[in-house]
Amino acid sequence: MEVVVPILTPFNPDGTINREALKTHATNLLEKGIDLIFLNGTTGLGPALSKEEKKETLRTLSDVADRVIFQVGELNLNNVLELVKFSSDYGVRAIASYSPYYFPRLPEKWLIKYFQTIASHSSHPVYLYNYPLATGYDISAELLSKFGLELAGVKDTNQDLAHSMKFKTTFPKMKVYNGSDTLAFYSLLSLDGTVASMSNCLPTVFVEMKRAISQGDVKKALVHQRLITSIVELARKYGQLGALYVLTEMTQGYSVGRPRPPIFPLEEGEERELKKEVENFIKGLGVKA
Ligand code: FW2
Repeated sequence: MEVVVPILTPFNPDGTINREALKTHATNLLEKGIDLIFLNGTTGLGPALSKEEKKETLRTLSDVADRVIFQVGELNLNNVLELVKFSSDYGVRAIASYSPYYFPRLPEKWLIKYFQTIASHSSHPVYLYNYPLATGYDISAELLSKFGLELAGVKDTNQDLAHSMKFKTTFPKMKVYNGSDTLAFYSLLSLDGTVASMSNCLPTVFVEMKRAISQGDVKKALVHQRLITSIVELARKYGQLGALYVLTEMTQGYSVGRPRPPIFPLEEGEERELKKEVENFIKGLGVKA
């Protein structure tokens, strides 16, 4: 049972990556009990990072590479393979990739070929990052099975838990994580864990939820899940990806820089409003973030 943080990528005002802030944030999350870091994911603005920036994030976290899943997806397979090769110098836990996206009506065969090519070049375990809502393609357990493609793991960002569970029943050895904050409790309970963006700003809540589950205290764990779901709902009103920077700074007490447009930082008034809403909420519950 693992809590995986899809770590946000801190940027400087000039749009470069704030490496120091990334390191500080990663160190704090691991110290608080987060198990693994998913690097260059959606929350990390992976699709908006260049190949060189993806390398830079891994270089920055090289000290904790064994706790890192390195996301390498790009729309140029040569770049992807360069990142796969680059990762072979680091002892990462696994590499991962979302499927090709944007281009409509890609044949299933090509989607599978993309992952086969990655797997044949990687010395590390390869995880699928399946996010149909974002990519337009569902790389389901059925599809992998149809083409006989076995991967070491999957992060399935899906509101349908049964869809994620199907990977486990089809491929019992596969590491299976669901990537929805609102299903984190259920993912910890029934899969190998959760990849949850809110664990950037609520690491202790996630770690406590995991502890409660392992102690069989379902009631307590569900209180944590409800808190997570409520904060997601608040954050979504302001644009979840941008709001997360404000929430993380607020709850963790250090700067995580800012997002990079087109993921815009919150405006001053929005930031004030969000902080007020969340403060009142957390205070009311008396929990540690
Ligand atoms: C990532 C995640 C979490 C997302 C989810 C999408 O890479 O950021 O899939 O927060 O809203 O795994």
